[in-house]
Parts: sequence; C-alpha cells; structure tokens
Amino acid sequence: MTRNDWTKEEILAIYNKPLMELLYEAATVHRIHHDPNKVQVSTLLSIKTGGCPEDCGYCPQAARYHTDIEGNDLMSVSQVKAQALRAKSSGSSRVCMGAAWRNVKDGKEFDNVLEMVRTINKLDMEVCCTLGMVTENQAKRLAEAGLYAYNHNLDSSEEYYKEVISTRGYQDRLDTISNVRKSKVTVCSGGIIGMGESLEDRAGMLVALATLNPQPESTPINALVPVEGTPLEEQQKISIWEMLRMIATTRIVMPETQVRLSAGRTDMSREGQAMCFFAGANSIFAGDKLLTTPNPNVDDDMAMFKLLGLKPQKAFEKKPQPQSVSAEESKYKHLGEKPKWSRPGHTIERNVEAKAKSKTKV
Ligand code: SAM
Ligand code: DTB
Ligand code: SF4
Repeated sequence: MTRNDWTKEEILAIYNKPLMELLYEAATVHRIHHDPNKVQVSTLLSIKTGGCPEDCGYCPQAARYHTDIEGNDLMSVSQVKAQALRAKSSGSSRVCMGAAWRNVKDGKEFDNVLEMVRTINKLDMEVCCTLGMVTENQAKRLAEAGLYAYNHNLDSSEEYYKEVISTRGYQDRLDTISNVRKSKVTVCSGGIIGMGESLEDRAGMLVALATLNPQPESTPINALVPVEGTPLEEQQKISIWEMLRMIATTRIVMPETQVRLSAGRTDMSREGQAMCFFAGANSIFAGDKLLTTPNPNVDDDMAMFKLLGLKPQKAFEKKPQPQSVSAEESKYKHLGEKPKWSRPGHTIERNVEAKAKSKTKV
C-alpha cells in the first residue's frame, strides 16, 4: 500500500537502518510492485544548452558561472527526430528533452517544442520534457501534443533549497508539479544528493516527494556532478553507500514510482550499480552524455544489463501511449501569460563568489 503521510523521523529511521536490513526491506517492496529484472532506459537530449538566468549552485548551464560548456540555441525538430531514432535503436524507450530555461514562455520556441513532442510520440517512444516552470495551460498543451512525463525536480529539502538557489523558491517547484498534475502528463520529480546537505535534508526531500498525492510516477536520484566554475565545484563526491541508502529509502517510501539511478553513474562500479538495482532502482539515463556532463556509454550499459540479466522496459508498459493532437486541431490557445514566479533574491555567499570569479576569467 502507498502511504502519503510519511514523516521525516520515519524516513530517517529507514535511511539509517543496518544496511542488510535496509536492502532486504527495499528489495522486498521492489518485488511486490515491479518486475526486478526490468529497467526503464531514458535518453537525455539537451535541446537548448546553457545561458540560463537562474543561479542554481549545482548547474553548469547557469549563465552567471564560468563553465566550459558550449551553449546552443534551440535544436531543430529534424535534429531531435534523428537523435530520438538513434536512442530508440540503442534500446531506449524514452527521450527526455531538457532546456536551460527558468520557465516556459508561450511563442515560437514553445511551439517548436510541442512539435518535437508530437514527432517523438509518433516514433512510439515515451516523451519527457524538463523545461523549467510551467503554467497549467502550458502543461495541458504539452499533454495534447502527446507528452508522457514532465521532469521537475524538488532537488533538496525546502530548507536546503535556500542554500543552493536564490532566484526561485521551493513553492514555485511545487506549483509547477501541481500544474502538471492538472494535465494527463505523468510527474517525474526527484533530486540531488551530495550538495553538502544533511541526512535530515535528504529525508526532508523524500517527505516532500512521498507526501505528494499521487506520488510522482518517476523519481530521479542524482549524485551531484561537481562542475568546475559552479559554486559547488569543490563538493566531495558521495560514496556508493550513500547512493544505495538513498535509493533503498526512496523505494520503500514510494513503492510504485520508477526510481531512476541518474547522474553520477560514471563514478560507480558495476557492483555498485547492481546493488542499486537490487535496492529498487529500475530506471537509468543512457547515452554517453547526460545534459552537459559524461555518462557511461550505451555499449557498456548493455553489457552490464546482459551480465545482470536485466531487460530494458518497453515503452508504454506502465501507461498507454497518449494520442497527439496536431497544432491545427489543438483546443488550447496560447495565452501569452506572464506568471509571477517568485524571486526570493536572498544572498548565497558561494553563488555570489562563483559569479564574481567567473567575471575575472577570460
Ligand atoms: N531548467 C530546468 C530546471 O531546472 O528544472 C530543466 C533542466 S535542469 C538541468 C534539470 C535537473 O538537472 C535539475 O533539477 C537537477 O536535478 C539536475 N542537475 C543539474 N545539474 C546537475 C549536476 N551538476 N549534478 C547532478 N544533477 C544536476
Ligand atoms: C534529472 O533528474 N537528471 C537529469 C535530468 N533529470 C534532466 C539531468 C542531470 C544533469 C547532470 C548535469 C549535466 O549533465 O549538465
Ligand atoms: Fe537553469 Fe535548470 Fe540549470 Fe537551474 S538547473 S541553472 S534552472 S538549467
């Protein structure tokens, strides 16, 4: 049974159990709700890279920090189609398109994204987007185009969020998730560990996710990829034991969700990843790049699947394929809304320092 009334104390107690008990309990929950030999494979596609106005301390795509990524304008629909076909032929059932935007703006670029959604849905793949904050009308237009999932991470506890980002608030994230819920699109929401947060913060993030009713259909757990030039460049990488505990705890408190072992796999051994699958992870991002940082290559991942007897999950196994409505037949007009997403604007010392440092670089 899925519970939506988890408390931080309960979740912390699970996280801190002796490891063998934690793994046994998580694996048991996993087997009741999922086929333990199936793993959903998603391919990330950065359709608009870099130049983002936000100050997220972890993110190489924030314009204010000096990172070595190559920024790009929005990709064309044909480029996206070619990449989706490649992903499909390498065993992916889902494409997740990411844009370095604070929020979606009605207009030509969003119309192009809607066309990308229709195009990938026609390839019989699940389509996911992560485009920043969206309004209810925008979520409904995405649903109509055939979007399967929308990714919008809570990223940390409400308390620690303030230590990482000052250009938007936690409530904006929750409001976007609630806007997506008002459409037929499924919710993908998770977070990052290894940003310097406490175990209470990890539990706090899981409380925020697990008390959503309904819970997200998928939950990515990312290990911070510390990127040079970002405020979190010097964070020590988390150990496999922390990832394992986080995956197992997520599985126990969100039994039905697809738990995605997300950023950070390049630092994990096959043994480590196998333990994560045992503890309830049943999804990965495949492809040699995440959005801007490296990821294990597909051939290595497929060899790992073979070794472990894992099978890629087929598209639409969990929920039927949405029907795409063409742009001409759409019943939702673009409203040109200018929603007032918040801008807390408090000072985060290390974000200010990273920005100042980037100004002195050439
Ligand atoms: N701009 C949109 C937003 O912030 O929602 C979508 C793209 S954003 C890059 C999507 C997610 O990528 C973030 O919420 C965060 O969880 C993850 N992410 C970004 N940089 C990361 C890093 N260095 N390490 C791990 N995860 C990261
Ligand atoms: C998610 O939770 N992780 C993905 C996806 N959703 C969009 C992104 C990870 C990004 C890692 C840093 C980068 O490659 O830029
Ligand atoms: Fe922009 Fe998203 Fe990166 Fe934040 S995480 S800087 S909103 S791309």
